[in-house]
Amino acid sequence: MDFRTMIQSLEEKGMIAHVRTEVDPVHELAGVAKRFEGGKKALIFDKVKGKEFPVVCGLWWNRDVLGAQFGVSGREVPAYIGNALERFHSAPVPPVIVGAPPCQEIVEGDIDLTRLTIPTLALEDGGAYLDDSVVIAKDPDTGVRNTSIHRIMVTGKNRCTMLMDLGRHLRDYYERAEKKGQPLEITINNGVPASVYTCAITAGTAIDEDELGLAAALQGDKAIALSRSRTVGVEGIASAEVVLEGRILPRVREPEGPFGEVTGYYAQRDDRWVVEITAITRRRDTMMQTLLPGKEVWNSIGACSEAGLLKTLSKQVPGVKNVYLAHANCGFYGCVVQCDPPRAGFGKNAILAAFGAFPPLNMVTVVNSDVDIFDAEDVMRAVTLRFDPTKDLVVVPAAACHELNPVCPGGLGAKYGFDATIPPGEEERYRRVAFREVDLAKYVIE
Ligand SMILES: Cc1cc2nc3c(=O)[nH]c(=O)nc-3n(C[C@H](O)[C@H](O)[C@H](O)COP(=O)(O)O)c2cc1C
Ligand SMILES: [Mn+2]
Repeated sequence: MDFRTMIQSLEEKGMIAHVRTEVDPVHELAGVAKRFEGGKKALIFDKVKGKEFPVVCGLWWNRDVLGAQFGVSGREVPAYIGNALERFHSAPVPPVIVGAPPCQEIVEGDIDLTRLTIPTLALEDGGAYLDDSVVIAKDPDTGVRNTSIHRIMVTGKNRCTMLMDLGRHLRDYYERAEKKGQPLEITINNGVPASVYTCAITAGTAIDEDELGLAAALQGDKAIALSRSRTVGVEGIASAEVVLEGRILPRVREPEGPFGEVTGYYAQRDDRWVVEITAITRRRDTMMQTLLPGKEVWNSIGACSEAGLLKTLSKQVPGVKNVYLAHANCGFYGCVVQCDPPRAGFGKNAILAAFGAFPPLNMVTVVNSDVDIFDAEDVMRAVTLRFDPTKDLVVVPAAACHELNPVCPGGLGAKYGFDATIPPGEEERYRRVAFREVDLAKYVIE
């Protein structure tokens, strides 16, 4: 299902609200969006001052809205993605290149990024950001395609700066191209099917795998249609609302940032990689997509990684029931594991296994199955009442973590776990207080 058909189906389910009043793309749009963050409706900004196209925000900030994009409930999303990942690994369906792609209905004569509906979000952001567009590139040695998402700041009519974290496949491609003195060609795809967005961020795909095969699995094993580009040798998503063609320049760095990040803090301005845009193509009646860093990213990382994490933990540790990459921990940096350890010590094993399975984690909390892992208050209460730091704490100093977490400068930080499970044999002390179930319909209460 292409982006606009998916938006249409969300409209029919009552999961879209239209902001009819004109908003300024600088700060005002995000200010309005922030007030709706996490709710059961995504927003379409119909009129954006000085811009031609509407823009959608909030497609990922609520797991039920997210699930609806795949026809499942919010709680079913991780398993849905996990199943697709398995099919992708056993029988991948590669993408196909099609003629007359919708994303090239209009080829802009004048390359001017400032005409596109790209908002400036947080008050101290360094500029307008594309923060949820899917970047496609090809391995300079093997030609294997990669898809990933990167924050991209507009710095001129045909120029941007972007961030490529350590370890990203795109950065590996780029560094090999740069060594040869060559640019790395890319397409930047905005307004793509949920399957393509998801394949770009799902952990657990190797550098020699074309993630677009995962997108096919996510849309019922139907091949993703690609467009041949006009100015670069790498394809775009044929149904995308907008495709920017461009190249990441070798040996050039220019300032990028600050950017109000997923942590709720600003990433600092620094010299980073530069993209020169060589073509802008789009569909007729374009509708762009933007994202508010926060819940949308916590759900992106969470929903796309929980299934894999649960699978690994279940194989390695007995008693594991479920995992949640909690919003309270920004999705990446902490997870709650639900586990009823059959013997003393397995709570700690669950902590160690989680660190191995998902490298950005700083913090793991393990609780029994009577705790609601999606409720931060219930989890914190279990830590308060069941966790003794003199024996239930695991700390690994100075391990490799995620650079964006401000407590891990240079990507180096502590990993620590709270084993808040009830020691086997001590259940009686932790029996939950219960009250009689009553039928409120039988009572007059005014
Ligand atoms: C909304 C969003 C924004 C992201 N921004 C960046 C970014 O600016 N830089 C980066 O390196 N990774 C960013 N990521 C993470 C990567 O896209 C993600 O880890 C991806 O799986 C990497 O692909 P790879 O495995 O092919 O390297 C972002 C993810 C999301 C969901
Ligand atoms: Mn990859």
